[in-house]
Formats: sequence, structure tokens, C-alpha cells
Amino acid sequence: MVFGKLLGALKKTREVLTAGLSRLFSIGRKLDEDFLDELEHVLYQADLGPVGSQIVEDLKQAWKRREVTEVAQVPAHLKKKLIAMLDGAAQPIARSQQKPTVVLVVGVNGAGKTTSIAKLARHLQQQGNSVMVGAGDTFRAAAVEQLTMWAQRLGIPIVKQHTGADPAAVAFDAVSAAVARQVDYLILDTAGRLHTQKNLMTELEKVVRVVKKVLPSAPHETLLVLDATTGQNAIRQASEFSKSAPVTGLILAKMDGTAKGGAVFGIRSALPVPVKFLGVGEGVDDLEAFAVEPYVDAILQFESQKPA
Ligand SMILES: Nc1nc2c(ncn2[C@@H]2O[C@H](COP(=O)(O)OP(=O)(O)O)[C@@H](O)[C@H]2O)c(=O)[nH]1
Ligand SMILES: [Mg+2]
Repeated sequence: MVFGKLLGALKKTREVLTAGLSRLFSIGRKLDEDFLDELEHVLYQADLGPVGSQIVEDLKQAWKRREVTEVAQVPAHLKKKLIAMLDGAAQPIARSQQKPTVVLVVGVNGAGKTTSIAKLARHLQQQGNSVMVGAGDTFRAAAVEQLTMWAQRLGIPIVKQHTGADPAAVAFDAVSAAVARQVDYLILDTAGRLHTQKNLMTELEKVVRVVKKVLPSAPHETLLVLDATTGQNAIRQASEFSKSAPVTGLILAKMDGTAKGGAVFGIRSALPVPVKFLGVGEGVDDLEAFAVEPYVDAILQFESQKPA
């Protein structure tokens, strides 16, 4: 079950949140300043960052207005607030009127770009689309091999050149081939880069220019892949990266096995673009289309929070 996988992936985040919360709830406490301060600390540990403080501030106001008077009302309030904060955050991947829809995938090395491309290709295939990939990370020999391996497994065409080739030339070939073949989606891999690597950022701009030369409406989607395990670092990357690349959506990879699954909130406040997908494992099926309520449900579960 889809929701089961998300629930499994977000286990650590949920544990940090609920362990902290059940500690708070177990001693039969009163709703007071101390309680709210501790709640803020628990939210902070789950990497909710400034969003946690915002929520607690909101809760304090509700408490002062006597809308929330006891601890038992806190969970529902919290959940409602978290869901409201992500209003509009979930959106499906773009689909262009004319084929192909070109998806450019960017992010720093190791974030999970190539793996996410394989997962995304699989996801799109399962929805009945024809998919093609372009091996635009020409810097690392292993990168082209990695994408080639995935393309073979998925049975999809790949456009590639030798290591060290001009990524813009690969992009040109790939978009041309995708137009000629009229595939539904072309997903373009790119070399990892930091915003500080000026020549690489310039190169990315060149890739976009060349893509537009073949297909003026493209890229239809520029997805930034962020490694959720890096927490605050991912938040920094999101804001810095977006200055140089017109990011239209996020893929948050490695949501599994990290307690920093709450980073979605912080990342969204740094870069308010839609979250398209969550990476929940290394396998090709480990990608979940982002949906707000299932996500919030997966990081917050209150069933077991009865006073001990
Ligand atoms: N656990 C986990 N590992 C992931 C996920 N996405 C990517 N990885 C791993 O992260 C590492 C780097 O991924 P890769 O796609 O090569 O990153 P790239 O350099 O951005 O292309 C690989 O070992 C992947 O298997 C994910 O959602 N969960
Ligand atoms: Mg890669």
C-alpha cells in the first residue's frame, strides 16, 4: 500500500516527534508556558525549525484566547495547523500540451538526482507515458553508466555521449530525439553543482538555452532534488540554488531513515515551490507523489498518547 510505504519511510521522524510528544503528554500536564516551550523544542528536533516556533506561537495565541485550554486539544490543533501550512504545496508533475514534456533535474552531487530520475521514469511509465532520458551529467563517468543501467532496466531510450562531453550538446540531442520520437516525457539529468560554482551555474544556464532553442516552451519543469537527511543544509541549498535556476518543483529524496522528515516545512518556507515527490528508498518504486494529509499523518500519530 502506498500510504504504508510513506508511513514506513517517515518512521524516524514520527518517532522523534511522538517520543517527545508522549513525554510531554504522559505526565498529565497542564497547558501552560512551560508545556508550550517544551513542545517547541520537540518540533525543533524534528527539523521543523522556524515553522515549529510559528506553530507554537499560534498555539499560544489560541491558548490566550482560551480556544485551546487543555493538553488533549493540542494534537488536533497541531495537525490542523501543519496541514494548513502546506496548503497548495502538493502539485502533480507538469504535462505540456505538445510532446514531449521536458523535465530538467538539478541539485548538488549525491542528492539523489539520477536515482530520482529512474524512479520518476518508472512512475510516469506506470501512468502509461512513454519516457526517455538524457545523460547530462557528463562530468563523472559513473553517472552516465548509472543512468544507462536504469534505462536498460526500465526499457527506455537514453541519449548520451562520452564522459566530458558538453552537457548542452547532450541536451540538444536529447530534446531533438524526444521531439522526433514524440515521447511523452524527456527527463534530463545534470551534473551536480553548487550555487558557488559559477562556471557550472553558467553551464546550466547554457543547457536551458539550448533546450529552448529546440523546444521554446521547454523545460516545462525544473525539479530540484534535495537530500532530506541534510536538514538545514537542504534548506540553504533550496534558497541558494533557486537564485540561479528557475526551480518549479522539488523532489525530497531520502525521506526514509532520517528523523529530519519535517524539513519539508523549512524547505518550503525557504523556497515556496510545490513539492512534487518524496524519495522513500533506494529502489525504483520508492517514490511517492507528495500529498499533504498523508504526509502530515505520517509524521504525527497520536493514537498512543494516553497518559502513562
Ligand atoms: N535511502 C535512500 N537513498 C537514496 C534515495 N535517493 C537516492 N538515494 C541514494 O543516494 C545516493 C546518491 O544518489 P544519486 O542518484 O547517485 O545522486 P546524484 O549524485 O544526485 O545523481 C545513491 O546511493 C542512492 O541510492 C532515497 O530516496 N532513499
Ligand atoms: Mg547523478
